Amino acid sequence: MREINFDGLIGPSHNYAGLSLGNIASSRNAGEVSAPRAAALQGLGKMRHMLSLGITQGLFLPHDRPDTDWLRQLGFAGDDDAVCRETWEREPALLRNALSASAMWTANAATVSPAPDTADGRCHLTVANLSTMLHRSIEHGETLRQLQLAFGDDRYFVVHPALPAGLGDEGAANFMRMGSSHADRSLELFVYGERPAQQAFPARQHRAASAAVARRHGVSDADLALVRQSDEAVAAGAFHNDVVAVANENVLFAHEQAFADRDAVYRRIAERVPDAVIVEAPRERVSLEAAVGSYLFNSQLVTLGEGGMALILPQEARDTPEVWAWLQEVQAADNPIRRLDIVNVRESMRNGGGPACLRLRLAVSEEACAAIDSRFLLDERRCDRIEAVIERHWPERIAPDDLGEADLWHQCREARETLLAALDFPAGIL
Ligand code: SUG
Repeated sequence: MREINFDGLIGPSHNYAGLSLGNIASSRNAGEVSAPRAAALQGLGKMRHMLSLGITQGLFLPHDRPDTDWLRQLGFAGDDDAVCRETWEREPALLRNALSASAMWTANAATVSPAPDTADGRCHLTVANLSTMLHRSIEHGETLRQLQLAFGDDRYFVVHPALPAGLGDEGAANFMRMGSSHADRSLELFVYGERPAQQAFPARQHRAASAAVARRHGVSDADLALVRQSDEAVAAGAFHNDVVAVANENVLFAHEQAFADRDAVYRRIAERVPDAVIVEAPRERVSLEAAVGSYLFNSQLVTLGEGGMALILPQEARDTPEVWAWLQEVQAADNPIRRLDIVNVRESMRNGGGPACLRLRLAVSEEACAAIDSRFLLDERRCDRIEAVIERHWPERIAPDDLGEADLWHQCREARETLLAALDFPAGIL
C-alpha cells in the first residue's frame, strides 16, 4: 500500500472575504488583498516537495467560479455576466460566496476509508456536504464529479455522494486512521464537535454524520472510534480536528487539549494498535492559541522510503518560538519523527488552511493506484505545465471590490479552462 495526497490547486479567485465564522485567520484577514498567483505557486511548491520525497502526488482541480448555476438557483437570471452583476448589486455577500476558492482545501472534499478497513475490501469515499458554511456547501456537486472521474474503477473504489445537508459533514479534516502500517486494517477515528450553549463558534462535524459515513463505508464497530473534539479546542479556533491533531500509521501527533476525553481516546488507541506512539504537546509547553496560530498540527505526517516519518510544517510553525523549540525536542526524542520540513503556504494559511488542509490522503494498493485516472496524478512535467498556466492566467491580486468586476469573473473562468485543457480534460467534462 502507498499513500497518495491529492492537493487542491488553489484557484484563480482566491480571496479574503472572511466567510468562515470560527476560523480565526479567515475573520482576521477579511478585506485584505489576496495574491492568487503566488498562492497557487506556493501550493504547487508543496506538491513538488512531496514528489521530491518520493511520495505519490495527485491534484484536484479548482472549481468553476463564479458559480452562476448556484446563483440561478437563488433566482438570478440571464447570461453569466447578468447573473453576477445583479447579484453584486442586490446581494453582494452571495457573489462573494459564489466566488470562493475554498475547494482548494481538499481535506474537506471527502472522507476516505481505505480498502483494508471496509466490509467489501474496496476503498470508500464519501463527498463532504460542508453544509455548515454557505460558501463551502456549494462545493459537493463538482467534488463528486471529480472524484467519480478520478476513482471511476469500481473494482477498487466506491464514491458516495454527500450526506443530506441537515447533518454537517466536513470530510477527512475530522478523520484519522491508525494501524501498524497503511496496509493493515486500522482503527478509524471520526472526530465530531458539539456546540455548548455559550460557545460562539459552530461545531461543523456532527456526530450522526460521522457515524453515517462509517456505516456507508462498511467500517466495523471494532475498528471505529467516534471521538468528541474538546470545547476548548473549538473555542480556540480549531474548527476542524486537523488543526489540533494528525495521525499516520502508528503515530498520533496531537495537542493535549484536542479531545474532550483524552484518556479514553488514548486507551482505545493503545488497545487497538499495540505499537501506537502518541506524541503529545503538553499545554504548558504549547498553548492552544500557539497551536492554532502556527498550525503546528496541520502538518502532513508522512512515512519516508528510508524509514521513519517527516512532518511537513507551515513556515508559521518555524516562526513561533515556543512551537519551534518544542518541535526540536520532538525530533531529538525517541519516536519515528525524523525530519521537520518547512513549506510556505502563507496565502492559504491566511484563510485558515495549512499544509494538511490542502490535501486529501488515500492509502491504496499498487493495482488500485494504477486504476486512478492518471490526469489527476502529477510528475514534474505536469507540474511545469501547471506552473506555466498559473504564471500566465492567474490574477496577481484581488482586492475586495474586484469581486464585482466582470474582468475578474472572465479571468477566473478562462484560467480554469486553460488549466483543464493543459491537463487533457476535454471542455465540459466536469
Ligand atoms: O473551511 N477557509 C476554510 C479553511 C479550511 C481548512 N481546512 C482544514 N482545516 N482541513 C474553512 O474555514 C475561508 C474562506 C473565506 O473566508 O473566504 C475558508 O473557507
